[in-house]
Amino acid sequence: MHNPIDPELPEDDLDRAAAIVRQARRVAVLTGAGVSAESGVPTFRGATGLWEGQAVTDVATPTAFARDPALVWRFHNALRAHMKVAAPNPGHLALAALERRFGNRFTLATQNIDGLHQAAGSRNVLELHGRLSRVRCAACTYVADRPGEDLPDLPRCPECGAMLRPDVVWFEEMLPHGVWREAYKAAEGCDCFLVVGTSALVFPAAGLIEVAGSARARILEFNLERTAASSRVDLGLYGPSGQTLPDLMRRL
Ligand code: BJW
Ligand code: ZN
Repeated sequence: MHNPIDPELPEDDLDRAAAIVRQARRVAVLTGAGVSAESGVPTFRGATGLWEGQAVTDVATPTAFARDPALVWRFHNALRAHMKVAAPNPGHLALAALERRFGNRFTLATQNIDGLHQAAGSRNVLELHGRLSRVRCAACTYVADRPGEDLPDLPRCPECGAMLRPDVVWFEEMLPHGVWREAYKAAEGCDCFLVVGTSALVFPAAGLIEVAGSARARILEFNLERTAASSRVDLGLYGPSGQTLPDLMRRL
């Protein structure tokens, strides 16, 4: 129905979306890599989703790290290099403005590990999959935020000499418990849920959409194209979120 090449959205869809947001008492948002695409951060799936011949998701597992930590670090170091120069785009800024409008009736849960929501001014951000600027020791309790630093392919813990790893959540690992609980509560307690720039393929994060739907929240999707979540949403706004989110804000 919508042509992704031409991000022009039907005015009435934007107006309907604005009416839903305006009437909301509590808003919750789930973002994914797409919201940062216009900041130059690569997404995980699709054309750019290969790393040294493997699916990027295959280098985001504890098994891969145990087998070939240098390969896994090369992937994460390349991502760190992208993130070092990335700045928030108008989509991040619009979500920060939405938080200012709703105050503590607003929660942003992100699957992203790039810290760009906070850089845009979002305050209450639940990082479901950790943060790439942080490293932690695979053996002891050492954790440190080391943004902007070029790390070697096999960085070592300054406390105990064991291998450091990125402080992110890989496949087969649990999400940070408190963060997950807060995100679940927000999805369960909102009456308007925005799904932005995610393929909605990775669980349990994508399950928040179902949680919000079961709680009878209105669900709005912002993406370039239809996703695994599209059949469950009330309204899809298909175009770059760096345009559609500011368009929505202008109508509130
Ligand atoms: C735009 C745009 C623009 C582009 N504007 N839009 C069923 C229930 C529960 C769990 C499972 C289950 N089945 C399988 C599982 C396990 C697994 C899973 O979900 N697998 C699926 C692939 C099936 N989940 C897990 O393992 C999770 N842990 C867990 O379940 O623990 C319990 C357990 C323990 C032991 C054994 C088994 C289970 C952990 C998941 C961790 C995910 N980690 C990653 C990598 C982290 C960082 C790193 O190392 O680099 O997180 S994977 C990767 O995917 C990353 C992302 O956060 C995540 C989601 O991707 P996202 O954000 O949606 O990006 P893309 O690329 O997929 O999509 C981008 C979208 O943007 C697209 O739709 C574009 O169209 C759009 N877009 N430009 C708007 N300008
Ligand atoms: Zn250590």
